[in-house]
Amino acid sequence: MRIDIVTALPNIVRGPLEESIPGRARKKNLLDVHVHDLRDHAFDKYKQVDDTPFGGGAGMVLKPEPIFSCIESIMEEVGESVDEVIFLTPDGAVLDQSLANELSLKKHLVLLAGHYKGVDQRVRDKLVTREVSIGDYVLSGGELPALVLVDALARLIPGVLGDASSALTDSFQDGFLDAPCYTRPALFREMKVPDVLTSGDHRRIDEWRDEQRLVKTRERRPDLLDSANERSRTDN
Ligand code: 6GU
Repeated sequence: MRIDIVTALPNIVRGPLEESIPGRARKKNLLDVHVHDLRDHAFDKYKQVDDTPFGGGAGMVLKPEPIFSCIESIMEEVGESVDEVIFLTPDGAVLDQSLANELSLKKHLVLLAGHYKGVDQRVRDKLVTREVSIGDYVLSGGELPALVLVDALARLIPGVLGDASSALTDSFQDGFLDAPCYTRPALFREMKVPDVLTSGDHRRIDEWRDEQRLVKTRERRPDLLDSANERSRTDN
């Protein structure tokens, strides 16, 4: 999978992409991430990538020319193989596991992180194929959301996670939250790990985990159970 990130603040995204699962995916050549600095596509001598909004109002708007130039140069390089140009914005569709699963099947994504107040509407009308938000709260720009999306996708690429089954057992992948987990020592400051987990009885361990997942989901996210029920009803 290839992901191109287009941003006016490339330093925000560079470091995190070296680490953890996205870093591992890149080192294994399973994920190819390119970061593009919009300033390299600024055309005036001040390298301006944003400007004040027509009609007035607070904040700055990303100018169209550097974004068109940057994304068109990506498309020229790869020969039209771009599947989606995704604009990260709080007015987009809220990212959830099913959207991450769907996007993880694509070969080439361009992520546009708008900073400042927003981006010129002509970019959204002509270049952007999809708009994604990471939740109902306001962030200063799309850079952190772009990283969130890359992380969610990287862990779904076959071969990235060590244990082939571990992405499938994530919370949300089947609509339930995860069971509690423990590691050594079995007794720590008078807090004991549940006996079942040290019993070696894998049938009982699986039953215990399923039960815990259900209890925790009912307690914290009953909305997930409703949609799981909805799904199993419509599947049948
Ligand atoms: Cl994608 N961008 C910004 N600026 N804020 C957000 C967001 C995106 N998703 C949630 N909040």
